[in-house]
Amino acid sequence: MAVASRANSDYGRFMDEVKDMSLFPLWERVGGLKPGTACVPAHWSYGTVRPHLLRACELVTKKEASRRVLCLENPSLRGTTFVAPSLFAGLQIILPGEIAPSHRHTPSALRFIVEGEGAYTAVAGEKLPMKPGDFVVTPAWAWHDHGNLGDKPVVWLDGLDTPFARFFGAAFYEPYPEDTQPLNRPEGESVAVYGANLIPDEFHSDGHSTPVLIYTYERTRAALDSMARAGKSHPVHGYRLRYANPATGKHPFPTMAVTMQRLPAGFAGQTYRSTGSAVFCVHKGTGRATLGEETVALSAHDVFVAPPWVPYAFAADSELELFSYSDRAGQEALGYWREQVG
Ligand code: GTQ
Repeated sequence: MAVASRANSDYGRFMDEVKDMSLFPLWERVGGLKPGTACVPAHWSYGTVRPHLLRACELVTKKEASRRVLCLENPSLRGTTFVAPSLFAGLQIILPGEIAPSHRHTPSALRFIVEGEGAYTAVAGEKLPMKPGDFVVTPAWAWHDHGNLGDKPVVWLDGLDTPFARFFGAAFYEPYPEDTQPLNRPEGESVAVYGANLIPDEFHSDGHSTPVLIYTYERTRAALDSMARAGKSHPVHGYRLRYANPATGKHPFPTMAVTMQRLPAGFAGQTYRSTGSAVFCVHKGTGRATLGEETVALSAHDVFVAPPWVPYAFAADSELELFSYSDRAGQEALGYWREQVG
């Protein structure tokens, strides 16, 4: 029908006139609805990124940079700083004695500690000492600042849902009037009060972010050990645990789901895809990830991204542990989430 009418000069005039009125005929739209995006898989080997993080330390002071972060920008999203359509990922380095001044923003943020001890993040008045493998929560609009009290550089992965906030036109930012915020909650409080299978009787969750501000690797490892002893490995994901908001049983952020998985040496996983964008960071071990058509070698602290609806599979040479965050929480809330094995 439409093809025949295009030959008609009335139809041509109609098209020109409606376009001038900011109207577009739906029947002329190309593309239509199909899963996936133009976002491509990408992999950053820690061995090649690390020297550039150290170079950045010589070239820019923390004061100049506020946060010394190399954004892992997807090659399909040049100019955005984003790793996937819905997610930000960056590697942040902080030298002994430095602080990253306090601020807050509407995007939710997480840290996954990659290298070094002695650094802390202060979130919502609580100081959170961080060790490799720990996952730290920064809820939307919570004040946060970082410092390194150790004697070596500390590197962590920053994961944020910035594209969500930008998409909705709700990306607010505010600096704190001083470098650091007052610490008005005792160290360890969020874990002691909310992270012990007990919730204060009067606590009312806003249903958004978890009240537990740090999930230490020590506890994650113990849980993975127990899961592995129980022996129920998933054919795609191996032994995989989802970090839970203890007040709701759901995800730690309104937008982002966060997991840690262990793939035993010799594991060869089935192929899988989902509508989620997922960023992975190798906590330890070696192996391979097949992302779409390409297979990449994995070693400690590498970061890679699996875009929506692109098939992927894992193989472990030595025992491999992968931390990951994805936009699954947001997609589930909106009724979009789908996954497929094989
Ligand atoms: O450390 O607070 O990579 O606010 C991007 C935005 C890190 C941070 C990022 C941020 C931070």
